[in-house]
Amino acid sequence: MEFNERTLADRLSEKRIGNYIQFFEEVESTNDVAFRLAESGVPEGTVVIADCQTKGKGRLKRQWQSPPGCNIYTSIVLRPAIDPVYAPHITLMTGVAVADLLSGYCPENVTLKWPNDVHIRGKKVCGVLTEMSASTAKGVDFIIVGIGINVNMGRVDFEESFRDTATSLKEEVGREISRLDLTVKLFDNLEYLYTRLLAEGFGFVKDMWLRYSDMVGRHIQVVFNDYVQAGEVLGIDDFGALIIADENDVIRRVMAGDASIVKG
Ligand code: BT5
Repeated sequence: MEFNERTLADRLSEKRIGNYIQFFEEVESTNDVAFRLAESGVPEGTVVIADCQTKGKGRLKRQWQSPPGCNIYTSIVLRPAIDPVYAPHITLMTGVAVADLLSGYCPENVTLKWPNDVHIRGKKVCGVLTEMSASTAKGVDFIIVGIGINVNMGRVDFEESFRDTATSLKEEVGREISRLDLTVKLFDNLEYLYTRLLAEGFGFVKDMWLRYSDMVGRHIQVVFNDYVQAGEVLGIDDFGALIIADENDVIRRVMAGDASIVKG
């Protein structure tokens, strides 16, 4: 089945997420397109999907490799009535939605790495980039949830610098996976978790996130710019921050950075 605006629209009508789709063969970054659409007032649940990105973005101005014909690159406009300090809930919820999705194909082998990576057998298969527009007066105006999933990309096609640390669903499952089916299921999962998050609060997302994460009890290092924090992971708090105990048993909250497991 082809992967285009028509085939997607056929499967996504009457959904809260995916009710309005903009599909592009090629775009610089789906997050940038979604951000502009959100500024122009499009409703919550609007999604931007592209077959290929020429300037796919990671965090901290890093690049997301986004070749055509194989992967999912999508950005969703959400307008939750939440205080901006709770925006990390949306990032963690998205990780859970993707982990649940990929577990359907690779049971027992999917893990979450704080804050935004989904791994299969220890290799990165998905990254999440959330961007927000908010003000102290009005709170959150919108959050753009950008998701990149390596679906049918071949191992040799990854850039050399991360070829050994990245993977695709096809590499792990051993067969091609329909991007159309996967995208529809992704939006279903997101819609379910988002609706529950707004109704019930963060507790169940936190529990699910911790079940998928292999970080609790491990010694990690988190690097943000040139600042390094290290310690044993105790969990995440109600704001979505990572809680670590350093070597002197001082408890610290980590709000941002790149985490890696150093031992244990
Ligand atoms: C992320 O950043 O993991 C967030 C990636 C979000 C991408 C989506 S695609 C749709 C939407 N539109 C956008 O423009 N972005 C979002 P970060 O944690 O900073 O990881 C980036 C790092 O992962 C890079 O520096 C590489 O080392 C590695 N990397 C780049 N492309 C990759 C890929 N396709 N698969 C696995 N790893 C990759």
